[in-house]
Amino acid sequence: MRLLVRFVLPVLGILGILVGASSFLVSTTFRRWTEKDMALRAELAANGAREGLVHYWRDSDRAAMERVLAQITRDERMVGAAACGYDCELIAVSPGFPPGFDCATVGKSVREPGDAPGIVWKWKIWSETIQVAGGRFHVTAVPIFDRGQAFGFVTFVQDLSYADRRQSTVLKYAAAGLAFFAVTASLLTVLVARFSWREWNVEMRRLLRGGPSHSMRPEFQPIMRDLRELVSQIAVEAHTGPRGSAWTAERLRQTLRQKLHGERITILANRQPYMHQKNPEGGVSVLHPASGLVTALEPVMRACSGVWVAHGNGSADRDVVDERAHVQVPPGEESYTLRRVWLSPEEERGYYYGFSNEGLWPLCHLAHTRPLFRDEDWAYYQSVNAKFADAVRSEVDSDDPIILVQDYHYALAPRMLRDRLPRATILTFWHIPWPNSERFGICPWHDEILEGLLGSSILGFHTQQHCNNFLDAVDRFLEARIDRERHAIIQGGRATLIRPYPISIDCPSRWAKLVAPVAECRASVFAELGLPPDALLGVGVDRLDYTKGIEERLLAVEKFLERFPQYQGRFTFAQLAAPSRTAIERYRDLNTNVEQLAARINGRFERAGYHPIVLLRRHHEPLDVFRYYRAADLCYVSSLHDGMNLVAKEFVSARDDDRGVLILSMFTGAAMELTESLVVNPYDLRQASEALAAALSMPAGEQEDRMRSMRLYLTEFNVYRWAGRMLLDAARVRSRDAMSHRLVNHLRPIGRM
Ligand code: ADQ
Repeated sequence: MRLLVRFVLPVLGILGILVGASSFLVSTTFRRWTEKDMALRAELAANGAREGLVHYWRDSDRAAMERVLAQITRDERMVGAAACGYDCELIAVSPGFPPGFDCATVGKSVREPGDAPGIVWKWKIWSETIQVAGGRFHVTAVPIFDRGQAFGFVTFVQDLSYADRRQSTVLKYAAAGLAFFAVTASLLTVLVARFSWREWNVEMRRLLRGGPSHSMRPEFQPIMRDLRELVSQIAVEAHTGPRGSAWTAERLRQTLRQKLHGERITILANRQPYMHQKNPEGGVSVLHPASGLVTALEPVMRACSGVWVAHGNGSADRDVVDERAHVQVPPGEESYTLRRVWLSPEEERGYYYGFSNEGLWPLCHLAHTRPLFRDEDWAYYQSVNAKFADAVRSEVDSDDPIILVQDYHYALAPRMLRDRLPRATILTFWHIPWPNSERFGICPWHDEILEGLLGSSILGFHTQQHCNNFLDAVDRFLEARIDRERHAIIQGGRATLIRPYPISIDCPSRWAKLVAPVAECRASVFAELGLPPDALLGVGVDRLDYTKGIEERLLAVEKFLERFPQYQGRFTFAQLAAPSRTAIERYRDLNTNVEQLAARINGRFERAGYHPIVLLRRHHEPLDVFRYYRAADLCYVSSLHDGMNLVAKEFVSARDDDRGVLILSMFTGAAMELTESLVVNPYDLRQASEALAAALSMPAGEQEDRMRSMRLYLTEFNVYRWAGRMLLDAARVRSRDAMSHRLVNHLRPIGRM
């Protein structure tokens, strides 16, 4: 640690000064270059079009001149161009050129009275950067001559905001690069100082090969400890620093207030956060549906308030709403409105079970279930999307609301909402993977789905890979311009930003705070399952879905008991499985398969009072799920393909005792973040069984190290950060739109002078 302080801090200090100085230099040089570059681009554009312009100018063909101007301003950064005549009269303008502009003001700068006989005007190229509230624009006027005769001039307006963005990206990368260089250089120095080069080399190779870190050589452990300490220090500083970087519900509320002027948020999601069910004995109970989407979005909605529009599918849902189908939730807190939309059984079958869950769900997951696409399901999918878009339209309270569209049930809704509310800021989040374009092409309505989603202002996925797949699909199937630099798709003059936003949970979770202490949870779960105190417990928590790899998980347990017989009679695996989409045959088959598999494995290993697999096939309320997380020695998430997987994150957030081991499928989005879990290929039963053995024999110290570092990560990268980042991007989109309006208003008075 002393070495770290001696080396790292001085290097960071010097780098801080370097970064400051180079930022200043980079900014001024970059600005000069950009302005020069813009003037040059305008001049080149004018020269390139000169011949055509002069030809039409002579013929007074205004329409043809406008076509030429439209052609040379096709570049997205070019706001527009106007041709002004010899006497500063406006002759032609391109589409998009700020209305209300006349040429007189600019004319004063482009020409001045001649100072020689026979020369009436002296012409010159003129350019200037103008600052309008919230943005910068570059105006250039280029005189047009032909064979010595002056015709007038062309004025170009270019958007400088891209240059500002590029400049801040360059600065960010330069700073990050220098900082990275400093940290890496310091750590390398520390390592070299501590070990001989040869020893270090051998140890690093072993670790890179993925050798189990509990067998790490003792002399290497201080380095790892230092590294962890450094990470935790940085995180603590971020929490307690003057500006504080931790995202909390409060900070999210503040962001909404400051950056989005306290706008209400409207969420469109198929699943509702609270479901009212009739009890068999009379009365109504409130359920929290088992859904990753609800787990993530509910805390966001509590923080922001607004309206959640969803399908009302509970047996008592209609009994508790008012005449507008509204009910205030959460029960007892009433901080936001739930608007229920009613569907007929046919609509539900076609839109939800049919197109969404027999078509799009298997299409997007690589889990070997064939997607089914039926015309009648597609017809319902379209009409139900329109029905929900109308419901959202009736809930918003301005003509530029912020709408969060959720998931694959509503691929068409963003476009429908754009038609109904052209100025809305529409953030769409796709919670499941996006397949590669060959696979996506299987869907007979691929163009319509893409067009629908491109109604969004921002379209989010969990990972960069899913974003890339989406961009490839647009490239392959649509006529649209892809701006790979900005990660945007431009269609009909409108941009949709494509961004990765890895979703998370509220960490520390409110359920983890409400549930009993670990020892109590363990005692109650063990009593419930009839386990002796020295038993070892593994847990799996899922909706009963074929993408979750539940069969592979049970087979891994079988292989483990086979290969490590010392655990027979001692290790029990409890699978909490919420029945899901049972109207679909594939899900009913899965239910039967899992039941038969568990029975076969139990038959093979059971002995007096011992069943290695306990199948709990019912919905569990969140507190119950957290009780199991806290009682277990390990949690195994074995998804065959999963956008993110929040069970993995919940398990980590539940373990405030820093114990327990997470085994995580490499095919989940979460595996890219929770790197201190034991990452496995769920199809490789041998590897998975070894991970089970490694988890159960992992020393307490190593469990603590891994768990602490994952918990730290989740506290930083929680669901408030996920929502906050999206809303900050939305704020930028809104201010850019507002800026265009202001620019128009700024240029109009100039035109009247
Ligand atoms: P899901 O496929 O629903 O989410 P996941 O992210 O694992 O999957 O979340 C499941 C949620 O349901 C968790 O909150 C869990 O506690 C709860 N749950 C599971 N089994 C339960 C049971 N038996 N009883 C009660 N509750 C149970 C989709 C995508 C994911 C993505 C999320 C969020 O498929 O990849 O992580 O959306 O974007």
